[in-house]
This record gives sequence, structure tokens and C-alpha cells, in this order.
Amino acid sequence: MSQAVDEIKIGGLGASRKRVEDNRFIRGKGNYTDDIVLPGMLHMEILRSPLAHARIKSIDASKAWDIPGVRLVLTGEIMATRNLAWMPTLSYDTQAVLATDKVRFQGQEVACVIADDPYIAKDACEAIVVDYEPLPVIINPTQATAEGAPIIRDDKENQPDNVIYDWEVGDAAGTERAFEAADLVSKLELHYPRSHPSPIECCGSIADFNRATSKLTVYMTTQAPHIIRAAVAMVAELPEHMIRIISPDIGGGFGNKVPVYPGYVCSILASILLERPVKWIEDKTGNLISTGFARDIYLKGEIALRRDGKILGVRMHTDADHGAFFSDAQPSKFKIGLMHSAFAAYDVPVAHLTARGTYSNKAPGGVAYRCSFRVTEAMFFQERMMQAAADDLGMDQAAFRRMNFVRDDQFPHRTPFGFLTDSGQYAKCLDVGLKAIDYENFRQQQAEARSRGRLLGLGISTMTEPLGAGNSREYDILGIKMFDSAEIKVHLTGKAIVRTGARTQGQGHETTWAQIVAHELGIPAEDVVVEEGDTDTAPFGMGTYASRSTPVAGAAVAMAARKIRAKARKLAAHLLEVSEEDVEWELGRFYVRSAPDRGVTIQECAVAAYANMPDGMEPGLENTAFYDPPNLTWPFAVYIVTVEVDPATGVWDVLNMVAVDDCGIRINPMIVEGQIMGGLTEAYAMSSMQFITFDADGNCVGSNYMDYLLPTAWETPGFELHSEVVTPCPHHPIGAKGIGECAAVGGPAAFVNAVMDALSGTGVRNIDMPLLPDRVWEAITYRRDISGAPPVRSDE
Ligand code: MCN
Ligand code: CUN
Repeated sequence: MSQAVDEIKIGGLGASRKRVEDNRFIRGKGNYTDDIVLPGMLHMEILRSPLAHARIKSIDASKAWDIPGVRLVLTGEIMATRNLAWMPTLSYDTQAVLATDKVRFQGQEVACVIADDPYIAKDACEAIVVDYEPLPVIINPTQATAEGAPIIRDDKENQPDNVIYDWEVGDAAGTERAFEAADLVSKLELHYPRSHPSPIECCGSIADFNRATSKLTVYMTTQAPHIIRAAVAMVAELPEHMIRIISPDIGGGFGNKVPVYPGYVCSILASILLERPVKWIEDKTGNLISTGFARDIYLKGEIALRRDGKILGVRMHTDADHGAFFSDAQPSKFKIGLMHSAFAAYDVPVAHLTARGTYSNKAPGGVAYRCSFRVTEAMFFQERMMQAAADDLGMDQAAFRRMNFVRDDQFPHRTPFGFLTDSGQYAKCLDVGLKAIDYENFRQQQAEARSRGRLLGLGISTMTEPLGAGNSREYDILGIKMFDSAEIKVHLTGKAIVRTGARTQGQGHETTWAQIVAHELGIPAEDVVVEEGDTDTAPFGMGTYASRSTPVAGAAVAMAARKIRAKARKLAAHLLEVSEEDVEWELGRFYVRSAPDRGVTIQECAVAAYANMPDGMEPGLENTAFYDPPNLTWPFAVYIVTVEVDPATGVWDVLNMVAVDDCGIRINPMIVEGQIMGGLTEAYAMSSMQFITFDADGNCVGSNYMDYLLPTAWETPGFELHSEVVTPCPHHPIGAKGIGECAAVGGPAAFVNAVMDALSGTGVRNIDMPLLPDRVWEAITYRRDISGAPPVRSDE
């Protein structure tokens, strides 16, 4: 007699299963791009520009060609013969693959050497002689838009200046009226500095073109293999079915592995020309200096307020520095990504955002690093503005937020910029957070400490953010609509394989997708393997970023499982010799409604699909689902930090940090907590120590791990996580919302707000991140704001 199975025991929804992928990772048995060795494989190294802006007068590669073991030297000139010196970007701009006319940032790719081993290739790069004529350098939007500024993109027609776009959203006139009616206007100017995702594994690829089969196989570090296949088909003009992109194990992506980089393109062309596999593995400095920057954006923000604290309107202007090429990898039609998701958590009647993007002599970037496309900046600006507004009003930080929250009975709620938020319990989350940090008590302690000259501070950050691009109506990449997919094959014995169009980079999909199958079908999670990242086997999907895997691919897994269950029900009816209407489902088992003891397990149905199907039924138990979500998902979070600042040194220590995350139903609570802790660690890093910037000549400062600091367990404070508030996503099949970026998005403002709170009363309104001790000390000592905008003063 069959029995229903216990969901937690079989590793279903809510089970804190250990990550199955860690079995190989912690044994050193992962299979990363650099682990792959193909017969006859050659190695590629990239020569990068030492200058930030210069005309290329000549490139002499003859000495490199002479070095034994060198097989090919690629320059822009050779790329141009294949129409590959430039490539299109995902933001409809163009980007140099190898420089032909000018170099436009330090670290730009100028030439590639392909040789028998990487050392020969590296030596040969040094033998290439490039004659540069230096040009004036631009490293911030003010310089970019100054009278007489040199034109960085003189390669483009119709580009008379350095402005990429001027864009706006919202209601300008209505916002103007709200500001006229305000009792008080709170203003704040900020810079969110450049930051870098710096995954432990750098970028790399192995291109393997086989002339005999005409097939191109590329192993590469990409978060979105199918998009790369489409891009290669378009750019290299190869037939799509002859391109196979394999994304093996990935050692962290964090957004760094979404864009298309010149190294990928060059390795592909080199393999086609040489008819041998060509491996390119980026080094750390190459990764830090040339790939996937994030942020680098300036804000002028204003909130119109009524005396009692009600927000009447919001005005924001942002200036984004995109570097030398506009290569944001983001799928929205909005030039500034989802910046206008700012203030979605608050009931703001009217708002207006203007955004300008400019070129500079810096590596391209702007959208990457746990951001959901500028949401990180949006929420940072929002929460810094909220803190300043409450201070300007003389109001309590928590009370000010609570008063302006979208209330639980206001959903679905249209934000002033047009997004539709659909669920949440914001006030309840705040209550949990305040209780956990012992808010009232801390405020008392703070006042007492202040009277003795000690600076304590408390920072709150509350936010809801849009995670999970698409829906297909509003989001696309190169015209390809945003949806995702899953395929489930149940084998004869009731074991299964799941493939999706997403690509895990450490998030644990191999564990969690199996849990969704366990929840939907009652097949134990350990009987389900998950495979992602191979375009020849995975169904078409858009990859993993924007915390979209659970909202979209995860939903597809549930939907595919439901199709399987529908077929299994027919098989069960056949086995039980009753009509389908008389069959009921409980986890892992179908039974006869009138005789619950008579039942068959899902595994028995699987056997029947191959060995005993009814006449006329198609054999097998497999299905695929493509899922187009009706909306983004809107998780909510409250982050509260307490700090003590030492006025004598500017050093600040975190006393406590509390995080309350509501991401709807948690598939695997332990994995969710891991995502939150990782995000909070990155938030702490960005606010306290991560510093990558530029001097007046455009030299990248922070292009190594001596200068660009990654916090280890030693520096990282402890975090107290709370999971008691759960608001299921109303449109997701299992009620889950994304979580992968929440803590990195909402966290930084909590740390900065805490330090600024400690400094309240000193007249200091802002210190730009990172809040290095010298900045904090300078602010306290000279009672002035500290800007983090480049250029940095060098050697003063
Ligand atoms: N999850 C869950 N319950 C939920 C939501 C998520 O159990 N309600 C689980 C998921 O099943 C998945 C993990 O949590 O195993 C993250 O899910 P999700 O929020 O859907 O995010 P993605 O899988 O799409 O991951 C992308 C996100 C992004 S955009 C960045 S950037 C980032 C992040 O994930 N990069 C990471 N976290 C990272 N974590 C690691 N280890 N490495 C990276 O490169
Ligand atoms: Cu924006 S970094 Mo994540 O979306 O890969």
C-alpha cells in the first residue's frame, strides 16, 4: 500500500538541504573553464593599453611573430578584415574588440597573442611595440560635459559630444507642484563609486572550432549561455545550430559574467583561423581593470515634505559615467536601468527622474555586481535621502519610514514611476527589525554615550526591489523576450533530470530546483539531478542575473513538473482502473477518491509510462515549460546596523547588524540565508573598504587585491537574520520571490546611515563610500562633507 511522503524528509520546499554541488566544490573537484584541457589547445594573452586615452600611431608586432611558439598575433587591423574590430553592445552602442584608431581606457585590449603556452604568449605581448600619442583624459561627467572637452567617441557619426543619453521618467509638472506645496524640501548629493564584482574566478573561454564538422564549441564563463550563442551567431555570422556554448562550473559571477568581452571574441576568431582550441584565461588585474564595472553614478536628490513627515514628491537627477563604451548588459528599455524603482516601498504621490549618461576614459560598465540593473544605486540613494529627510524634519528614522510605507491593504500598488508592486508587509518587517536591535534602548544608550564623547550610530535601510526580469512585454535582450524555461525527464525508475535556461554560479540551483520537483511530484530531491549551462542540451533561456532564476526558471520548473503530474494522473487512472476524475493527488501518490487505500506512487506511474501505458497514449514522462512571468517579484527587506565611530581615528566598528528579509516562500532556507550573508558582506565591503578609482591621468587605482579589498571572515561583522515575515508572491507558482541581490542592494545604506547617524550634530551631511577611516576622520575634524568622486589626489 502506497503512502504520501513527508515533504521535508524528501527535501522539498522549506528543507534546508545541504548544497549538493558542494560535494564536488569542497573536494576540489569542480570543473571550471581553466580546468578544461583539450588536445592541441593553444593559449591566448591580451596586450592592454597602459594609457587611458591615446591615438594609436602604429602597432609593430613583428618581434612577437618571431618568438618561437607564437602561432598568431591578432590586432585590430586583422579583426577588421573579418568585420570584428568592433562589436555591438547590449545597449545598442558599439565597443572596440581590439583598438584600431584610439585607446579609450587604461587596460583596453590592443592585441592578442596565441601561442603554445601562456608564458610564451605573455612574453610575446611585451614584444609588441605600440606607438601612442597621448590625448587629454576624462574621468568624470563634469569633465565629460565641460566646454571644449575632447570627444572620446570620435569613431561615431552623430556624436558631437560625450553625452550618451538624456532620459527622463515620471511627472515633471506634477512634481513641480508638489515641491511648491511643500513645507520643507530635503536635498542630498551623493556619489555611488565604481565598484567591481571581482569573482574569485576571472573570466575566460576556450574556443574550439572544428573545420571538419563546422561546429564551434565554446567553453566559457558566462551567466547567459543562450544569449551568447545568439550573439555569436549574429556577430560572427555562424549558423546557430553549429554553435555550442558550454558554461561549466563558474567560480562566482555577481554580474561580472553577463557582458560579452573582447577576450571571448578574440579566442573564437583565433580558433577559427588556427583550427585549434584556443584558451584565454584573464588574470586578476585584467579582470579588475577592464571588465564589468558597476555603479559610478552621481545623484542630486530632493524630497518634498509636509511638516508632519508625509512625503509629497520626489525629484532625482542622476549622472552616470559609463566609461568608453555604453555596454550596459540590461534588458529594459530604460536608459538608466531600473533606477526608477526608487521609492517603490513608499507611498509617494508623484516623482520625476532625469538621467544623463556620459562617456569617459574608463573601462565600460555601469550595470553589474548584484544590482538588478541599477536597483542597488536606486535603493542606496533612496535610503540615504530618507535618512537626510527624517533628520531635516527632526523626526525619528523609524517613524518617518513607517508613516510613508505602502500599507498592506494598498496592494497592488502603482509606484510614482509606473512599476506595479503586488505584495508585502513592510511595517511588520520593520517592527521585527526594531525589536531585534532593541531600538528604544539603543537610542538611550546613544544619547548617554554622546554625553561622554562617544559616537554611537544606528542606520536603517528599508526597501522593496524589482527582481526577476521579465515579463516579456517590457523586457528583452537584443529583441529576445525575457522568459525562461525548464525541462524535466522522469526516467523509468522514477529518478529525474532537470535542465533549465538559467546558469548557477554558486547560488545552488542544483540543490533548489530538485526541491521544487520534490514539492510538485513527491520525487525525493536526491533522486533528481540538475544540469544547466550547455546550449546543446538545455532548453532556451536567458541565464542567471537580476535574481531572475527563481522568479522565472524556478517557476518554469514548477510548471513543467505540473505537466508531468497531469500525465502521471492519466497513468495512475489506468493503473488503478478508474476514470481520471476519480483520482486524487497527495504528495508522491495518486489514490482512488472513494478508496484512499488504493493508490500508486509517482514512481509506479513512471514505470508505467515506459512499460504499461494505456493504448493510444504516447510513451515517456517528460515535459518542458517556458515561463513568462506576469510581473517582477518584489521582495522586501529591513537592514539595521549599529556602529561606534572613533572620532580620533575615523575607524568605525559594527556593533550589531539585523536583517529581516521577506522573499516570499523560501525553497531552501539555508541557501537563502547564505545569499543574504554573502550580500551583507558585499554591502559591508562597499561601504567600508572597496575602493577602485582613477587618478587624473585615468590610471586605475585599485586594480589589484592589495588595494581593492575583499573582506574575509576576519573583518566581516556578524549578522542576525530574521525570516519570520513571509508574504508569498501572488503570481509565482510556488509563491517565491528573488533573494540573490537583496542584501547587497539594501545593505550599503544601512552601514552608511549608521555612521552618518553617529556623526549627526557635527554638520556633516554626507561621506561618499567607501567610508575609509581617513574620510571619516577628515569629515569629523573639519566638519565637512567628503566627496568620493574621482580624480583621486595622487601622492599629495
Ligand atoms: N532561493 C530560495 N527561495 C527563494 C528565493 C531563492 O531558496 N524564495 C534560492 C534559489 O533557488 C537559488 C538562490 O536562492 O538557489 C538564489 O536565487 P535567486 O534569488 O533566484 O537568484 P539567482 O539564482 O537568479 O542568482 C542570481 C543572483 C545575482 S543576480 C547575483 S549578481 C549573485 C547572486 O545571485 N551572484 C552570486 N548570488 C550569488 N551567489 C553566489 N554564490 N555566487 C554568485 O555569483
Ligand atoms: Cu546585476 S549583477 Mo546579477 O544581476 O548577475
